[in-house]
Amino acid sequence: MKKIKFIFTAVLAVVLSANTFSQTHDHFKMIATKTETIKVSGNCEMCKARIEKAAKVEGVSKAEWNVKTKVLTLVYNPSKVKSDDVQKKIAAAGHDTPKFKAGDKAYNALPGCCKYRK
Ligand SMILES: [Cu+2]
Repeated sequence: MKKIKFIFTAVLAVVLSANTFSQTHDHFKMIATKTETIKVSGNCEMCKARIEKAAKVEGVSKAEWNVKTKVLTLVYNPSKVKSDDVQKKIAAAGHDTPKFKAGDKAYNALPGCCKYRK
């Protein structure tokens, strides 16, 4: 029982310190950058590479697309780039976002495994 309590305390300490860290970190990010999650259509790891490459424009510090959830986490500097502009780049690479649809030409250029439209 003593051991369990010790482990619990240790875990709690780690969680609390991690939380404090992320709060200070978020506070810092609030000043310079904005974090946004955007649904982006795609299928596989190849899509992931393509989407992230397209999203990494000037002013974007992080672009990470989740293959399972199809959600792109975008961290960017709003004074340097607009979310819409990043989404346009992604659409131009062949992947739909809620606001911008990929043109037929860009979509048709995708490899077979990446064709997400049914
Ligand atoms: Cu793909």
